[in-house]
Amino acid sequence: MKIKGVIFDLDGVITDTAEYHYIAWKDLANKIGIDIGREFNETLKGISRGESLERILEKGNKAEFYTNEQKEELAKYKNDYYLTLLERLTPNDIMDNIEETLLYLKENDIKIALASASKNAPLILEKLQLREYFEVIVDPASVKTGKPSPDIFLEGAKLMNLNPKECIGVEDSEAGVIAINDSNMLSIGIGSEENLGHAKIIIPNTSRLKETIEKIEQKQLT
Ligand code: B16
Ligand code: MG
Repeated sequence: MKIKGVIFDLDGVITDTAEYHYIAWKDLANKIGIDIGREFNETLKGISRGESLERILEKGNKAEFYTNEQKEELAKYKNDYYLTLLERLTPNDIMDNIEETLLYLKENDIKIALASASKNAPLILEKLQLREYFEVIVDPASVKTGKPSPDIFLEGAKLMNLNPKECIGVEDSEAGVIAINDSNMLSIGIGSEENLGHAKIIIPNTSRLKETIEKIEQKQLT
């Protein structure tokens, strides 16, 4: 396959902020008497802040106990805690093989975009000192529907002036892999077969991402 663009998810792919989201949501859930575990957390990955809160409240059968204003306060409480966790983020927190992959893509004139549901994405890229690699950062507020809708990936391809069929999407969430598949891009899932079984290619972590992309180019993998 001739690859012209790669569209990355952020949390859980470029850096392990997926873990920080979990810590902050768990703290908020405890505060309001709802217990969430790692399995439930999988269903929040790639899902916007507001929708994640709704899912947590529904899990605790508490959705109707809060007004919209109170829900905004809860979401702000979670995000404020999450932002304190982000303070410690440095380039040392870039996942294995990610910078090598970005360099490889740049050297081979393959365009790079970010399709993250996170409103904190630009701040995180700055902290990791990776901003310069990205030709496009899709603003999640600019698309109508979040993951698993393909909108954010389609917008990424559009902003790079590429056909989705010329692009690869890289994701760690079930919702994100569905979004990539529905956008007609080739999906690379980072994680377990159990959670990401529908990804076209699955690798357990990012340590062999560059090699995986090279193999796709050499048609050893499709
Ligand atoms: P924020 P991704 C997503 O980022 C996370 O997976 C998800 O857990 C989070 O709720 C969402 O961003 C919104 O993030 O609260 O920072 O705006 O995986 O799409 O990069
Ligand atoms: Mg993610």
